[in-house]
Amino acid sequence: MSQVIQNPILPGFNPDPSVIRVGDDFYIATSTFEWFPGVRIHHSRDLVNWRLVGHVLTRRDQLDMRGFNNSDGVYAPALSHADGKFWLTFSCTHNSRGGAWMSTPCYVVTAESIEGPWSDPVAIGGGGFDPSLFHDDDGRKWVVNMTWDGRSGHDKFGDIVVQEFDAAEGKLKGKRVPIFAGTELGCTEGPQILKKDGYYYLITAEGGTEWNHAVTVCRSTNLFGPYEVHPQKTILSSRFQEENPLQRSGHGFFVDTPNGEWYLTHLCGRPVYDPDAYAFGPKYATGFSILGRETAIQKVEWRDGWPWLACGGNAPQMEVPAPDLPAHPWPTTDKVDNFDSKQLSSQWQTLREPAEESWCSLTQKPGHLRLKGRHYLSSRFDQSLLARRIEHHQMRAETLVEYHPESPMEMAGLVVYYDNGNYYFLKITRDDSDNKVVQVCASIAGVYSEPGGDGQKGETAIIENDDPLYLRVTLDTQWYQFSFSTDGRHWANIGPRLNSTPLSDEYGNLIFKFTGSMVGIFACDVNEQGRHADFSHFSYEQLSADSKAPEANELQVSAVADLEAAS
Ligand code: 6LW
Repeated sequence: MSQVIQNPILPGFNPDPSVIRVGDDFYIATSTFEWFPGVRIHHSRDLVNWRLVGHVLTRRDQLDMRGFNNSDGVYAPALSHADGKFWLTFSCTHNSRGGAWMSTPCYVVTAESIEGPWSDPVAIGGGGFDPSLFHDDDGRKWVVNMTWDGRSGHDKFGDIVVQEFDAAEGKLKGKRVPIFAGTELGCTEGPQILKKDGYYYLITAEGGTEWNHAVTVCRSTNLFGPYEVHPQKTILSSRFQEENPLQRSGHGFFVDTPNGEWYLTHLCGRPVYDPDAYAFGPKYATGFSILGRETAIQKVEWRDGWPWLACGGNAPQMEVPAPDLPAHPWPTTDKVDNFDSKQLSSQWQTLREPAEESWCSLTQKPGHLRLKGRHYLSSRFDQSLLARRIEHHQMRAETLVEYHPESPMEMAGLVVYYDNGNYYFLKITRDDSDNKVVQVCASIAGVYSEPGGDGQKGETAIIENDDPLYLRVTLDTQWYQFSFSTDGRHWANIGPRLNSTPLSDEYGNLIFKFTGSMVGIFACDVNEQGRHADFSHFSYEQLSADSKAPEANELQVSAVADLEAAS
């Protein structure tokens, strides 16, 4: 029975997909911005089932993002395979905000195997944040990139350009040649070239990475053009399709299967709608991508030398016929991470720098992950925060933590995090009466608050003993709810339910919001004394609609005493 592909194939924050096939193996690279390690790689053998194989930029000497702003860092990567090895190009965007010009140094790294080790980066110029590498069949290689032009009176998104890359020398050579100015949709970016049947097909993302996003295809028999635009202009977009569950579709590339079928991967968003948000402006009517931009795939067929969606039109589909390939499911990943292995699971990411023994240890207390308390959650430097993607609109994450704070300046616990201005966390700390307490705190658009309680101080719950404590957060589409337990069986909600939509790409007035909501664990010691917290496990599971979390505050804090007594 032929399989069906369920979109998105890579749920959660997995944008700017770049897809290739090597033999029977398909690989997708996605961007990671300020999160470390840089560039995720997913693998499939049937385009239906995908597994995370790891990351490309895993060393500080490949990528140092300390101090980088939110959504700066690694923009759209492009994966290719030639001369028996894998090539990956990426930009490391330093300052996307406020300035006329961005500083976007671009690099190429290579590896014999997709699992690496990947080489040290070789510089391939800048001036644009979406470099790709085209390996022409005459052996010459070309860096293809968009350009960002900061001059007044100029459209920020300039031409698509190509420049020859001498791989042996590791140097660019010759002039940078503009080949395509884009269509009237504008914001022309994410260029990649596919050579097929004597044509150079230039695939670009247009319309900007919000609701007008689209995939544009043009072709030429000469690498330098002139390029003729596809008769349908955009072969994929969700524009003007408010009902389509897959929104913001764009930034795509093609891949064929061993038996000659063709597919198009692309990014998309599945917004959450907040009925009250419209009051804050029509901008919010289109909803909030709390999971960020995800990766989807569509079936394609070629007619008259052009690619078309096999389903006709340009609307992305949630369900897509799978290729005629043997099914290749992967073992399911464990819901629970018991931190009992020598290496961190590749699901985990850290902010701006690699997880290092000095602050993130799996050995100092075997069977635990020890996080040394460092900077507070809004810092762009030394954050002791480990997080994974939220991949479902209904999920539950839990952890068990042993933590012995001695002051209100020490805190550790569970966090849902979008960026250093937008997060909710449940912390264990001390109050001014030296009680050990748990409390929910929030930062929205950089503004700190303590939800619940009497409006002066947030709601807290006193923890009588010093035993490890269970912390939990559930997400039911628009609402997060934190809870805690002393025995892992009896749970008490703490704090009010919290709106998930401020932790999204759309919330606030910033356009450069490219990541997605993550859930994880953290330890902060504002006194810089390095108080550590020991986490013995972390679990993440998708919740189906009927097993959603109990309504907010059903089990009030006052029940805690009974629980304490019962344990
Ligand atoms: C990326 C560009 C894009 O560099 O968004 O949607 C930018 N397309 O190609 C950031 O992800």
